[in-house]
Amino acid sequence: MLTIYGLKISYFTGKMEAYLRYKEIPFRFQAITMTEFEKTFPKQLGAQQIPVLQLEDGRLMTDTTPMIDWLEADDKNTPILPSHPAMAFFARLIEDYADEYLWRPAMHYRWSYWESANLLRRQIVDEATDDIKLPKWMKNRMIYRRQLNTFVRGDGVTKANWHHVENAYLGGMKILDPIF
Ligand SMILES: N[C@@H](CCC(=O)N[C@@H](CS)C(=O)NCC(=O)O)C(=O)O
Repeated sequence: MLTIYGLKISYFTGKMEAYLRYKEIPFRFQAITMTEFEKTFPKQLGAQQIPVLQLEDGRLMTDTTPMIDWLEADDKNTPILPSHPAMAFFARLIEDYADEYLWRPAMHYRWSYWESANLLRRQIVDEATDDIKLPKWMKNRMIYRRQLNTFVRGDGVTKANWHHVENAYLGGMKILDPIF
């Protein structure tokens, strides 16, 4: 059986779980703390990111798009991509748009608004830092700062372009809605 190491709150872990459920491929979900991640996975795995997929023979994989392609190559019965090459191209384009472009508004909506940030930082602290012996309030603060500084400010979102980021998302949905 496959094992997915990730976090319940992680978008990309959710993407991988959704794929495996759709394909009815049995898997085991394993939450992993930041400390365990460092200890468990070799540096050669590449980017320090979740989810990490472990095959039954112990081999490790990372990065959802190529992992899904790899699993798809094994099962031709219920492909997730349309058979028409042009349709398949657009399916991939939408996936790339969601994975790469929507990341910025997604992180912004999660971490720029206090109600959301306050809820989600606690979830990360509970799941990913359980084995770090610091007071919870301190871990909450550290995680909030990490996420905001890395994924919102670090990705160029400022007060000046805040509305642009939201409008790009909302505008994109308006255009895509009739297509979907
Ligand atoms: N392209 C990667 C992206 C994975 C990714 O960015 N995962 C996030 C969590 S949803 C992560 O691990 N970020 C690193 C961090 O928070 O340090 C994929 O499709 O798997």
